[in-house]
Parts: sequence; structure tokens; C-alpha cells
Amino acid sequence: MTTFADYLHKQSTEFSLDNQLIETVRTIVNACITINSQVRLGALSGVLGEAGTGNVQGEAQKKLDVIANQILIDALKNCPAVAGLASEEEDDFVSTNEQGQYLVLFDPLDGSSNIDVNLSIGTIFSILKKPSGSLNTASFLQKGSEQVGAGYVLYGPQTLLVLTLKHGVAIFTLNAQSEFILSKLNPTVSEQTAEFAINMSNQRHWEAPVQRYISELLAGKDGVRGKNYNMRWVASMVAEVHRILMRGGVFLYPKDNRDPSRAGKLRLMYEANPLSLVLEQAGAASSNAHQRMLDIVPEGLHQRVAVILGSREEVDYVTQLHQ
Ligand code: AHM
Ligand code: MG
Repeated sequence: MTTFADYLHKQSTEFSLDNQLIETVRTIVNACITINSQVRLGALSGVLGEAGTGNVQGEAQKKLDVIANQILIDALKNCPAVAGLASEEEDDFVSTNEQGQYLVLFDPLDGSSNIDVNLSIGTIFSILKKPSGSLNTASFLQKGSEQVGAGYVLYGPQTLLVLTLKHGVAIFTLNAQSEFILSKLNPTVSEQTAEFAINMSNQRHWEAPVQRYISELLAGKDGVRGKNYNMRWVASMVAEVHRILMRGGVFLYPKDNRDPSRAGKLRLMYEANPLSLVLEQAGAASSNAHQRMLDIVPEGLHQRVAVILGSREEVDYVTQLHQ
């Protein structure tokens, strides 16, 4: 049996990881264990329903969005290794500890529309090295390939931690004593798949290449792709990514014409980059339909992006259709 603590110790000695990085990861994971206890109790601890507030992106917040955000902020403020944080639910970044060497970006509770109906939701996190000098927004605007670690905690039938420190991916399951125990090491995503995930209700708003791609998949065996495809849509990206990690697949949240000022719905810094790093570490691919996700130079903390990720053959095919 390998506990999360054992795993961290092993990674830090094997790859000479810095103590501050290990402290940062430990703090994030402990905060997620606290979030988990709130998620598990649901109505019994009065955490379900609307908060009655909105975030910087004009989205209505659920009580649990606000609670999870506060749990993470409080924990990170108390972690000397963390210089600053940025959250999907905060207008601006927050400076935390001057001596810290790391920055943490997170979506405290992804899949908000699933909170009140008891479907899978999760916390997504990304860790960056703090550049030298004083902290400002630009300190956070690093390409996804610069992340030193990323992962998520999935509050599903089991509570799972999926972590990469850029030496493969480790999956842990939370036991009855609220300890994460290693349950799978280095999963790999198959290059080919016959399963896709997209919100079909937006079909009329998609651009031509996505229209063509999905119609080819729907044509099944009789179409140019020559095989039948199955579809799934959980509406929690973190859960879709976990399904892809476990059994392959392709996930799309493309740019669409609903709001021409938006490149997509999902956020580069809190969702796309960390989940892309996990998937790339497992052999999968991720793009914004034009370039590798992790190569995008960010322009803003809350920047939105089109997302196509998962089994390599499909991601490459969709990217080709956009050329
Ligand atoms: P959230 O961070 O507010 O929960 O929004 C992100 C979620 C993703 O998890 C999911 O893929 C997508 O929004 C679902 O969107 P839609 O409701 O348009 O299908
Ligand atoms: Mg989200």
C-alpha cells in the first residue's frame, strides 16, 4: 500500500523536487479533503443551492462554489511556499506569502451545474513557479507547458486524486480514514477511440469544421470514419477528462457563434491547461483546434479557449479539419 505521503516522498527524492513544491501540493490536497467532506454531506450540511452571488465572469455561483473557493484560499494563505493564487471565482489574483516560490491557479468546483443533482464534480489545480521580482498578473500568464504540476480531485462515487508532477500520472483513492491511497500508476490513453463528448444542443452555433467532424462521427460505419461512435456528456469537464484517462475518448467544447467575443466557454488557466497537462502525461493530446493547448501564450487570467482533447488520432484529425 502506497499512501499519498509515501508517493510524494518518493517523487521528491527520485526527481529532486523542491520542498516548497511538495508543500504546495500537500496543501492543495489537504484542502480538497476538506472540500470533499462538505460535498459528501450535501443537504445535511446546508451547502446546496445558490449562493445568490455572481463571479467575475458573470456566472451565478452555487454555495459550494463559494465554500470550496474559500477553503482553498484559506489553506494556501497559510502555506509559506505559495506566493500567490488565482481562482476562477476571484476577480483578480491574490498575493499570499512573500517568501513563496510557487503560484497556484484553480477551479475550486468544476461542473457547478451538477452540484445540486449529485453528479460528479471536481477541483482542478495548476502549479507554476513564481518568476523573480514582484508579483503581478503577468507572473501568472505562463504557457501551460511551464506548469510544474497539475491535477484534480474528483468527487464522484469515489473521491479520487489525479496528480502529475511531470513524471507520469498517479491516481489515488480516498479511504475511510480520509487518506489518499495510490490506486493506479501511469495510466495511458489509447491513441484511437470510438467515443466522443460534446454538448450537441449547441450544434447550430458551431463553426463548419466541427459541424463536419461531428456529422462524420454520427454517420458511423457508413461514413468516412468507417466505425460507429458512442457519445457521453456529463457536463463536468473534470469527469469527462477522467473517463478519457480511464478508457480513451475525445472531448470538445469548441468555439461557437453564441458570443463572438468568446474563444470558447472553458478557461485556459483553470481548466484547459491543468487537464491538458495530465492528459499529455498519459499520452493523450490537447489543442484549441489550431495549436497545442500547452503552447498558447496566455493573455489574461480568465481567458477562454476552445478545447479539443483526448485520444491523439481524433484530436489530430479535428485540428487538421481546421487548417
Ligand atoms: P463551471 O466551471 O462553471 O462548472 O463550468 C465549466 C463546465 C465544464 O465542466 C463542462 O464541460 C461545461 O461547463 C458544461 O457546459 P454546458 O452546460 O454548456 O454543457
Ligand atoms: Mg469549471
